[in-house]
Amino acid sequence: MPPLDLHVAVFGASGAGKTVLLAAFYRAQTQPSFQQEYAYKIQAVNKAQGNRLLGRFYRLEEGKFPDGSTRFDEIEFDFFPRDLPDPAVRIHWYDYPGRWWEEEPVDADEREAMREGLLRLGMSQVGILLADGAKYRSEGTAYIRWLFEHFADECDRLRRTSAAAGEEVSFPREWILALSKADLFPAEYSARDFEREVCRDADDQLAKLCAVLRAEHAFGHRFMLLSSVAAPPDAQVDPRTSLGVRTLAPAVLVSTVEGAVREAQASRKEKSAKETFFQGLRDLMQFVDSVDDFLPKRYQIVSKILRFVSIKDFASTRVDRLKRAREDAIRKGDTFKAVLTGMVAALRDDEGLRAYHQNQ
Ligand SMILES: Nc1nc2c(ncn2[C@@H]2O[C@H](COP(=O)(O)OP(=O)(O)OP(=O)(O)O)[C@@H](O)[C@H]2O)c(=O)[nH]1
Ligand SMILES: [Mg+2]
Repeated sequence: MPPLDLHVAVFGASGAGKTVLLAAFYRAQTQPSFQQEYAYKIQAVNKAQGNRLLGRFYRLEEGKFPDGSTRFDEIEFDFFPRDLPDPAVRIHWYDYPGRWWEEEPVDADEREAMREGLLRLGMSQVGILLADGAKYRSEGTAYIRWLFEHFADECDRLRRTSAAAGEEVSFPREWILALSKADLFPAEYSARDFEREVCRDADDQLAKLCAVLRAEHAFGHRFMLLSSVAAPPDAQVDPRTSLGVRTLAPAVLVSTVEGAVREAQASRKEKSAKETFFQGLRDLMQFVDSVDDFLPKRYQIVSKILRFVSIKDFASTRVDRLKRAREDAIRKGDTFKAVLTGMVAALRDDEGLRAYHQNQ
């Protein structure tokens, strides 16, 4: 069976940390120590791209950050269970110049690359809006308000210009709001603290952005802290310390399933208003054979996920239980169950709990 395809779009202005994140994401999950702990590993589908990412990381080790990006790139990563030959999950990731959100293209070629690139981002299942941690640290609430307003305006503009050209843009249905450069915050600062501040200080702007994205149920509920490297002001860069880069793929996977559950719940008119996510999930699992018929196309990987992860594993908060299920799956050669349960476990470990928070 081919791997499950997950498309992730990182939305972030120039300098927010997209390119460094990509290098750190790859490097962290190719480490033998990662494989030991998480029981899965990643490989770049295109080896030359993998080497380019590693090169970028090695330059980070020498304290050299990359230049601003100048073009659109798609990078694909496969996730393999330890000791098994086939990948279970393929993540498609896009990197592009963040100034596309801020400036007019320099020429017609760039205009076309930008149009195509932004459309691709919109087709992804999960969107990550990257708030620049350095800016939030220095400007506080005003920056978050500006970010939401600016992003809402840009999405609106993209929708209008595309409509004028006869094209309909879509936006990801599921969203994660992530704070980059989290190493600039105190060690005890967590995604839960970030969530609290955003909901307390920028609720109006958040509501407006949700309306523009048509994502009232899917934006503003998942929060992450990300740090690709530790780069304290006036001290050396430490590329071996990161936060949340190992939580990202699991968060994307789980968000995709949640989106499908909500979609399925919404399609059933008799659903009670109080129905929980897990009731919805149980329901979806019962109808797993017909799920593809009523879920929108981009959720059709969900039926495959649900065949391999039990509802117990999905709901479990016990890391030891999840790890046992994962090891059992590796012994039996069950590629999908091994990686999927491993990812759910990664959301529940200490790093996952600090870096990821869902408020509803
Ligand atoms: N403290 C800290 N600084 C970071 C981190 N990641 C990136 N930076 C800083 O942010 C700068 C921009 O990072 P990039 O990844 O190049 O930003 P980008 O979003 O790709 O920018 P564009 O390519 O212009 O869109 C870097 O040169 C670093 O100075 C991080 O994890 N921690
Ligand atoms: Mg870049």
